[in-house]
Formats: sequence, structure tokens, C-alpha cells
Amino acid sequence: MAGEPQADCLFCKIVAGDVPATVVHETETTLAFRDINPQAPTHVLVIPRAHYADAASLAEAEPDVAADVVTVAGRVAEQEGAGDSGYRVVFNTGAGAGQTVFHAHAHLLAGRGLNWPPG
Ligand code: DGP
Repeated sequence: MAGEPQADCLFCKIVAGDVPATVVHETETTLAFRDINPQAPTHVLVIPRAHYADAASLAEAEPDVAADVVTVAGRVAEQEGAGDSGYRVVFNTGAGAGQTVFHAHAHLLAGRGLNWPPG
């Protein structure tokens, strides 16, 4: 069923507490934790607790939770001291765009200069 935990999903395992993660923020609907392979001084993943393969699928099914993900990214950016200097929120969608974990997640990147366009 849409939104239900998937046994073979790494981020569902993190939500369940079966795989450890450095959690920096949590809400009823979301979890934010540090990326294992950081690409910036601040690199936090914000995920819905519910399982959807990508951000658009999440927004289609549960728009309020998609909004929560973006809101939490902003809160964590403030928490990390990046509210004024700026930060980037990225949803890689599809293998061709670099998505490797097919549980919706926002990358919050901050703490260094961020070039445009991204690679
Ligand atoms: P993406 O490539 O957009 O699907 O992003 C997936 C991210 O997940 C990637 O930046 C690395 C991160 N990641 C992969 N495995 C783990 C893990 O076990 N723990 C944590 N904290 N992050 C992980």
C-alpha cells in the first residue's frame, strides 16, 4: 500500500531504528539525519517517515507531508547556522539524476559556496 514501509528500503530501516543514523531533527511526519557521504559541511537528508519512491510521488499522495519535508529543511538550515548565508535543497529524482535511494528525500546542503548550475 502507498506510504507503507518497504522491507528492502534503507531509509525505512533508518525510520524504524534498525539502521543507525545521526538524527538532527524529527517530527511526527519526518526525520532529518546527516548524510553518510557529505558533499558540504552541512549535508542533511530530510525524509518523510512514510515510504514513497520520490518527492513527486510523495507530493501527489501526501502534499502536507511534502511541505513538512521542505519546512524541516529550512528549520535545520537555521539550526546549522545557514539561514542567512544560504543553502540548497535538492531532490534527485531518477537514476539518471543521481538518485540511488528510492525513498523520497531532500538533500540540504550548506556551509560552502554552491555553484550554479549544479553538475
Ligand atoms: P541520492 O543519491 O539522491 O539517492 O541520495 C542518497 C544519499 O543517501 C546519498 O547522498 C548517500 C546517503 N546514504 C546512503 N546510505 C546511507 C546510510 O546508510 N546512512 C546515511 N546517513 N546516509 C546514507
